Amino acid sequence: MIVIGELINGMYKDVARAVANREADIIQHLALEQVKDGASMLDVNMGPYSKDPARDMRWLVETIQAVVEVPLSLDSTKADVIEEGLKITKKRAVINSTSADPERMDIIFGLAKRYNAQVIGLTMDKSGVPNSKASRLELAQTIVAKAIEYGINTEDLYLDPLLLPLNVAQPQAVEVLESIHEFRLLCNPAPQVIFGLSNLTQGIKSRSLINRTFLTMAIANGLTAVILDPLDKKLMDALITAELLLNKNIYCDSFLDAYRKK
Ligand code: THG
Repeated sequence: MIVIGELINGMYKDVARAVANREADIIQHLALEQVKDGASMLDVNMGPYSKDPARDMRWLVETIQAVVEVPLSLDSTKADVIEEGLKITKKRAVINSTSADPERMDIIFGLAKRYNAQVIGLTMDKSGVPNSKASRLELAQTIVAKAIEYGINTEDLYLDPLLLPLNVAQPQAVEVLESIHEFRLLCNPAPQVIFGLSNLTQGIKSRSLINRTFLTMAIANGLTAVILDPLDKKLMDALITAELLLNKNIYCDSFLDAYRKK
């Protein structure tokens, strides 16, 4: 499972403040902690408060790369902000993200080709996030077709069915679960399938329990990557255990420790 740590996000007030004041130690601590706890990549998101997102992106990427070696997921709605990051990432980056909107896809897949980056494709368009599995699948097909047109290897494409909060869109959780399996069948080689797990429980109690239960179900349905909080130990234990039960790792009494060491 590709685990992308979500904590460097300007949505968090302490992160937004650290970026504004150029407090490198706060960002570097978050980077180191997430990697120590199992993140194989880090999401980098300026959040809504940045006054100069392109400069902030450059500073964040430099600051993070000074202490960890993992690849970065450059998370922005602005293509020029993503490009600032692409210019200086040392490891192959993930562009987070394009929608199925044709103009956006042309810009993002163009950048992906130019910088040899991977791409997350959100199954939404100008009319928003669809309700049903069927409309998510239609948008996913549109994204796959465009990626192939640009000569992107479909293994480097991550399809994201977009998880919405349970308290506003409860019936959609099962639509997302079922779409995972179908996304995997869309092309050969199969695309990655990813979602932002914490979206599910924004503003909800029993957050950790719901997150880890849903993640387990999604892994069983074929999820290959996930954006989450790697500092949630019970969540990471559930992820490791789900992979064990799917026969991805060999059992031993200390399987949790063994997985963490590798
Ligand atoms: N898909 C893709 N990228 C994404 C998302 C996705 N990037 C952003 C987001 N969704 C994933 N990252 C987060 C990060 C934090 C939270 C949720 C998703 C979160 N934050 C606290 C909250 O709302 O309770 C914020 C608390 C605070 O303000 O301090 O939940 O779906 N491709």
